[in-house]
Amino acid sequence: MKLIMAVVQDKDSNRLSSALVKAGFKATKLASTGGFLRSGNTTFLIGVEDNKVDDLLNIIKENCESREQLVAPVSPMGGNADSFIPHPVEVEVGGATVFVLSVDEFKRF
Ligand code: 2BA
Repeated sequence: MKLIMAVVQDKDSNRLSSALVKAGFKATKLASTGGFLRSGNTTFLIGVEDNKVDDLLNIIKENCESREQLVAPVSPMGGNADSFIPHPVEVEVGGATVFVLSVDEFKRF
């Protein structure tokens, strides 16, 4: 058995949830925050038999879109805080960041 952890954008999370339920996968959704953008995203925990991993990864791939996002950090132009100006930078946020972990044991009580 594997545990799939998938970090996806909030915009895709409802669509992905529906697709998972429709395909018979059981999942838990956690509200999470990206360390870089510090904006909300959604982390799915999905326990799955080894022979279903590829099907699951395809569903994640089909339902999560990669998007450009503008980040507006401030950059120093001089020596003090008054001279900081906004300098927006575009980053591509992936459709999904997926970790596949081996599960030693799975129990339901
Ligand atoms: P964030 O950390 O908010 O990152 C959003 C996007 O910003 C990233 O998209 C990447 O394009 C860019 N980015 C992240 N760190 C950067 C840095 N140090 N310098 C420049 N650009 C940077 P993704 O790579 O598609 O990641 C989307 C979200 O997936 C991340 O949101 C984070 O929540 C999660 N994630 C990505 N890689 C991870 C990892 N190795 N471990 C845990 N979570 C991860």
